[in-house]
Amino acid sequence: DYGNFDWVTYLAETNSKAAPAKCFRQWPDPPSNDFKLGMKLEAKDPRNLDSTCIATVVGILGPRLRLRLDGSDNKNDFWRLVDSNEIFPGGHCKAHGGILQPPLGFRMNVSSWPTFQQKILANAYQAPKEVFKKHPQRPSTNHFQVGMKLEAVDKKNPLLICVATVGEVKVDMIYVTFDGWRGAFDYWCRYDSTDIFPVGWCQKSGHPLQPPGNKGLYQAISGSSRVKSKASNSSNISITEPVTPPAPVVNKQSSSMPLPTPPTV
Ligand code: MLY
Repeated sequence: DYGNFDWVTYLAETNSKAAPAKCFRQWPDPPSNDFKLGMKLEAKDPRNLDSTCIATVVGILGPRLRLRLDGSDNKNDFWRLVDSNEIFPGGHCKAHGGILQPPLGFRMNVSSWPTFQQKILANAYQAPKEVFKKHPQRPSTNHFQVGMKLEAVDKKNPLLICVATVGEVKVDMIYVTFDGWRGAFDYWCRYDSTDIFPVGWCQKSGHPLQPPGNKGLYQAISGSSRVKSKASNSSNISITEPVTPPAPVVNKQSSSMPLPTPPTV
């Protein structure tokens, strides 16, 4: 059922609402992906945002690109939307007074970078300007509310976009929780993050959607312990009421059982 998760039924079963489109920094219609495998482009190094590097498209999924920095290994691939503001056509860096940098973890001696660079750019299959889509504008404020459903990138498995719920809202931040998982994958992000999408985005864009896990029941309740951990900038938040858990969908368990240790993978 990987390909045919039904949001309408799920929203009804969980008695929940989809976060409306105005919440998201995404185009109303997902952009088309006109990149091809093997195309080269320029990308900010995710591990060193000050550098712009040469990247190659090594995977395509809906409007997303799997990118590998030239001269890096194949263990640090990352994903970008075709309308990302962190990818550029060849020549962009130079035209803006910059110099292309070797990626963090460049496999060779840095002294060989200029020659290496010349070589890969000589025969490069450059992504044409037209395939880069305009970056959407951010909503003026955070419209998210606790309990709203969305689709969100699993940052630990960034290939995956998954069924998710807003667990907390705090000024410009939201806490993304993954339905049916115990919390190991949950994270805080800004409301205008481009790693989050409205319900239906995957289906519209031809991207696979990861359905809820089967760990059921607890993902919203465990929010109180999460708030005390990372990303909360205040140390003395007190939680007076737990978030109402969504109706269980699968694997019902006794609600008196203590929380098991969440798996990491
Ligand atoms: N590491 C797990 C994948 C977990 C995905 C969790 N997301 C969907 C919240 C595995 O390899 O099965």
